[in-house]
Amino acid sequence: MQRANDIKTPINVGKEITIRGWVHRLRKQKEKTFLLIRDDRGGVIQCVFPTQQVVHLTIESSIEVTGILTADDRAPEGGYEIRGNSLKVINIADADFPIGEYQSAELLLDNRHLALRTRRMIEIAKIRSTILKFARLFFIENDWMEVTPPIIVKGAVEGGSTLFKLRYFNEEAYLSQSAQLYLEALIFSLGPVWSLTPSFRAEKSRTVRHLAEFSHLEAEAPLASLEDVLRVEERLVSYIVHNTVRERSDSLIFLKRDVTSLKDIEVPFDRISYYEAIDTLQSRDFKVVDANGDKRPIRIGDDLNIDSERELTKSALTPLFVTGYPIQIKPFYVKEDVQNKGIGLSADLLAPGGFGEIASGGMREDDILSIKKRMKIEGLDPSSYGWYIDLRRFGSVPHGGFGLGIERLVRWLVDIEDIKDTVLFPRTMSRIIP
Ligand code: AMO
Repeated sequence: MQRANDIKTPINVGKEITIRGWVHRLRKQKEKTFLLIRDDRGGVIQCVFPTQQVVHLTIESSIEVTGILTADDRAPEGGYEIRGNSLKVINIADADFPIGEYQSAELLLDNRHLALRTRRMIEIAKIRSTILKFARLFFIENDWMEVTPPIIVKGAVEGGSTLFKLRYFNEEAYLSQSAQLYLEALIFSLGPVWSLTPSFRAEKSRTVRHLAEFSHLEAEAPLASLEDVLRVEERLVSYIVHNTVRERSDSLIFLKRDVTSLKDIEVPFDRISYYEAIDTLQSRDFKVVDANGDKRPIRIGDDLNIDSERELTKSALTPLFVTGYPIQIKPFYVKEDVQNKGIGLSADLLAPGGFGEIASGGMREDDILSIKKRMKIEGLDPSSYGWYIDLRRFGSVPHGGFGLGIERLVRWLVDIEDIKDTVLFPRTMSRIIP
């Protein structure tokens, strides 16, 4: 069975064509009815029938149409249309399909199972799939091994406040926040490894860049330095961006994404230290909201958040690494820089154009005493992390890695404000259906 975009070529003009799909738009006139048929990959083609032959059709009815392909400049979507001869109905849709041309964001989210048939969502889904394809290809080409870590776990990685608890037979367990600790266990026998798993965060805040479930691409390598980790991260991001922009140019044009700046992205990405970032923000009189809800100037020791990252990257054209955060604002596993006490050997990768953090990573604390000390400071019980600590007992090596949020990458690459639109079935504090 052919698809709309394969049909629309000069060689097919005058030939009999058959296409199966769904009625995407329907314009009934007295004599003629114009159908826009959508195939199963979101391609569309106009089809014209005498009105009395299609009076019973409704939006989203599934049909098979046979007719002669003609070239007509007036036809939308490329100037070709099918002059319909025969029509087979597969299913007549109820007449109350809830999604029309202009709908509120809430209605689209409530009906996401149907909104995925809108062309915007179809093109975003295609780009997302291409991003995943090139991520996988990058790791295959560079000889990293794909692994499948568990999703049901016993320990927190990214802090207790965003853990989803679940009952696991007779004990308590959690949905994984990050596969990192498991990837760390694998580098001793499998070398550089990577995984793509759902990660879960019980995010209480409603922001345009947080989901409760997201696709997490994570990588970890033994005997690596921070510079090695950042190099892999930037090469991966640049490879995905360039190949996706090339392969999905039609989708990006449809979504009106100006790709000029994406095409200019080159490695190495810019790097600034956390201290330089705070300096820049202070020079712009940037304020943060403190625990009492009062505004005050940003200062050393404040973590960067959605607003400060937006400020830092709003006029940047290429991604930016922020390195060397104070160790106390980083998780327990971040290695301290021995040359520079108090500073963590980690980096966040911020996307340009105000999008902010898309990945974070760095060196892991590989010394057994230091990691136990860091756990205690963070209020974690080292006895709950027995197996993780074992990795420091048996042949510990310097190692590092990173985690990249696929939805954050899609958000930047397509230029979408709300992260919910980068995922097929978003999960947030207020949304679990559909
Ligand atoms: P972090 O918590 O920064 O680090 O997560 C890594 C990346 O995952 C994405 N991300 C999210 N995306 C959508 N919704 C969320 N709620 C969400 N939370 C995180 C972001 C972020 O940069 N283990 C470490 C990484 C490492 O050091 O390897 C970790 O999970 O793109």
